[in-house]
Parts: sequence; C-alpha cells; structure tokens
Amino acid sequence: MASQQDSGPAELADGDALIVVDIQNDFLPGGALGVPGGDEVIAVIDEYVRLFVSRGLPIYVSRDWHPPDHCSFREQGGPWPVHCVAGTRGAAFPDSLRIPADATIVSKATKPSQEAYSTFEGTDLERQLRQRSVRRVFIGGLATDYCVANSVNDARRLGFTTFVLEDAIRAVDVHPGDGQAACETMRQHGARFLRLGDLLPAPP
Ligand code: VGL
Ligand code: ZN
Repeated sequence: MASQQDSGPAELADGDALIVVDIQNDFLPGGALGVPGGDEVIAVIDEYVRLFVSRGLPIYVSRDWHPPDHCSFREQGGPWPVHCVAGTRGAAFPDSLRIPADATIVSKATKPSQEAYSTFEGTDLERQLRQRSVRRVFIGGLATDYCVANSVNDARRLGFTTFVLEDAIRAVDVHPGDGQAACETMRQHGARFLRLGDLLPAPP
C-alpha cells in the first residue's frame, strides 16, 4: 500500500518541524561563498515559514558560525574562503529572511578545529526535536551539496521522516553535478522530496 509519504502531498501535522539551513549573507550571490541562485530560496522559505507558523509548528534556523581561524578556511589548509565568521555581516541572516521571534537558532561549526556540515553535528538539535516530540522534519536552505545533504542524511540516520524542500535549496556545485548527486544520495537515504504546492490545500 502506498503511504501518504510515498505519494507526494504531505499534510502538516503535530510532530512536524521546519529546519531552515544556513541562509546567510555569505552564501548569497556576491557573498564570500556565494551559492548560485541562493537568494532565490528566500521568498520560498518565507512561504514555508508562514505555513509552519500558521499551524503552530516549531521552526529551527541553522547558521554556519565559525571562529576567525576555522579549519575549513584556506589559510588553515581547508577548502573554503573565509566565510560566516561569527558576529560578522557575512554570517548574519539576510534582512529579507523573516524569522519568527520564537524560532530556534542553531549555531554550528563554532570551534576552530571542528568542521560540521550537518546541523545535527555538535549541536543539540536532536535533543530539542525529541523534546518537542518531532517525528518529521522538512529541510530546505543552503547549500544542497553540503549542509542540506549532510543534515538530511543525519535526520534519516536518526530516524526522522525527512522531506527535502526541493524548491528551496540550491547547490554550490564546485564540480558540476554535485547538487544532483547529493539529491540522489539523499533519496537513497530515504528522504522524500516535496514542493510548496504539495503542502498547500488542494484547490476545490
Ligand atoms: C556550507 C560550505 C562551507 C553550507 C558551510 O552551509 O552548505 N558549505 N560551510
Ligand atoms: Zn562553513
């Protein structure tokens, strides 16, 4: 029997949570680690946020929050330009991203020697989700091939039913096709993909 989860449309219910990943100035076009089209997800995420708020469902907003000498930076031997240094404008959320006052901010990769692409790694996000009896997570944001994919795969590993908001993600694509490959991997881990329209009431 095909369950509701297999077949696309998913009605929001108690036990659902929205996780918005790393929509920060440095990941927008023109930023230190600009993701192509990254700015295009803001308006879409805004709609998801409104939906979750209207149902009284919890929202978690993650941010890459590095010390100035973070190990992922090139000058420390890492792969990336300096980005998302805690407290800087680049690490801030864009003004156009509307974050509800009661959303929970999750800061990650905050220690110099620790890289963490997943919002679950080195944070207490899992504990917070369990505490609120969350069973299904809906994940969108930046970037598909790094923090989104790692967060989604961790969520699956931890046993959460996991939906990827496919209209609210964009890839860095250091190598062409990275984003596509990451989506395949997420599917293999059991993540389902959905779009805003799948959560909206069907027209009469
Ligand atoms: C990310 C590269 C480096 C991400 C963070 O949020 O996807 N990507 N740090
Ligand atoms: Zn980073």
